[in-house]
Amino acid sequence: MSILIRGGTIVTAEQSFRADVYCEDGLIKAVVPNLEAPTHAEVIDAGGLLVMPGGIDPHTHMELPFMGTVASEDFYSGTAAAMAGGTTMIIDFVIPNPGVSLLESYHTWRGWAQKAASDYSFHVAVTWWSDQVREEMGVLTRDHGVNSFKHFMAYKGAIMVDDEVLMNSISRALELGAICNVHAENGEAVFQLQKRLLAMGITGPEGHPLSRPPSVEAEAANRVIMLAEVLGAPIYIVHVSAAETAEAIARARAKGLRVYGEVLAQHLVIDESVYYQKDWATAAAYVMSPPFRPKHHQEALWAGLMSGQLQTTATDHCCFCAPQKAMGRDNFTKIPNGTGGVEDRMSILWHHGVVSGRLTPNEFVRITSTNAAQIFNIYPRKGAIAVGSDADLVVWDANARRTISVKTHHQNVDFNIYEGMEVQGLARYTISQGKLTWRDGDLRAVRGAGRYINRPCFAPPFEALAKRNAALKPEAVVREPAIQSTP
Ligand code: URQ
Ligand code: ZN
Ligand code: ZN
Repeated sequence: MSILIRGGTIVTAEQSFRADVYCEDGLIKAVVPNLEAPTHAEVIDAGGLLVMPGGIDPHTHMELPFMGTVASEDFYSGTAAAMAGGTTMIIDFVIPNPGVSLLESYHTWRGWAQKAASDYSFHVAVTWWSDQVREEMGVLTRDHGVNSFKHFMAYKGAIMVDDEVLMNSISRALELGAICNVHAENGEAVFQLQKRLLAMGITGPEGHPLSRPPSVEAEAANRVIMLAEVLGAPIYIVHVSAAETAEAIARARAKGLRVYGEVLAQHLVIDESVYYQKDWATAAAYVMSPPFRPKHHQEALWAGLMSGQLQTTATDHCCFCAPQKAMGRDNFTKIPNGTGGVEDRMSILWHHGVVSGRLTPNEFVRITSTNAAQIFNIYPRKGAIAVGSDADLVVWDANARRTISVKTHHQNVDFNIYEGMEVQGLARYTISQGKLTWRDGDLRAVRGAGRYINRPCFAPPFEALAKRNAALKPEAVVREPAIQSTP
């Protein structure tokens, strides 16, 4: 199977230039102008179009069991919808219940993901701590291509972890050469505010943002940045939604700390007014954490992306249909948290980022693909247009317009958070592993064609660090007997 993409303008994170791209056996074989097409090659006319690395969404939750139900989007429909929007790889999450083996959970999620239509990988969540967890983190990095471990500082009574677990896990990840990512909200504060709001008779979706104000996120972000700092470890904060959090990350980075921030496309363009709509089901459809914020936070997030203080964009694609959301009809804390968007991220960012003048096309590639590939150590296999890279590409029509709607989207959910939004910029063709999976509205995703992508650790395990951490145990310190002063 070979494809020649002819006549396009290549746009990478670094530069834009005219060249043709020849792909064969799933890899990019040539990137030069005026290539002759081998007889057997399928030719795509990219004249007037942009050729970019396929999008990488580093934060999705396909078919996640959560809050008493299971997300409606599965690994096949979710990766197919992603490719319809120009995203060719997702990094999803293995989320063991507390007390459950990380390794067993990893194999369970691997089974679910067999149906994926595009390439995928997994962050593994640490939701409890024991010698077994410590040991299994090592097995996952050594034998299963995991180089990132997730932590939820929210969701008390479910998957929330305390500072002790955070420090043990961040320290262990550092020994292994892995990175930790964190859902930063103070889960105790959320829990207490939820109780107070319910006691006041506030049971509707408007209670959700009231129970999770920006300071609840910013406190947790500052705390986990401090924990990582004292351990000398990098940290990646997912779904940064508030100005205060973006400022905390910028402050940390300015003092040389290796802190990364991720922004969800929806937090850039949707604000908290969605929770105050009259129709309960519509308001409930927007219940996700962290919640949508007052509008001024959006400019702070855009500033973070434009300045490079925030590095990646994602969707946290975690879909629940109306009957599932209705589980919280009388109590907003029971509304399954999550929204979709994996199909629309690239168009949202092109329209509101590039067309608006905030981002250059190269910066668009950086925040939708290349940065995620580099942070999670799969560059230049992914996130690049270079000979030898995987042939994951999107041929982008920068001028075409479409109106986003549940009536036309490919996501398996009965609501679209961007309903009715008109956007400029869309995927004309998507190529995954060198195969055409999206052709001008014709979705050709193949169930099970996706591959699990191993992500090597960033450095050899820091044995010395492991020894030092072991030495931090009090019983390991042997002191000379105090010198007895002569009577
Ligand atoms: O918190 C997350 O990232 C998962 C559980 C999806 N739900 C959400 O509201 N963000
Ligand atoms: Zn989260
Ligand atoms: Zn998430």
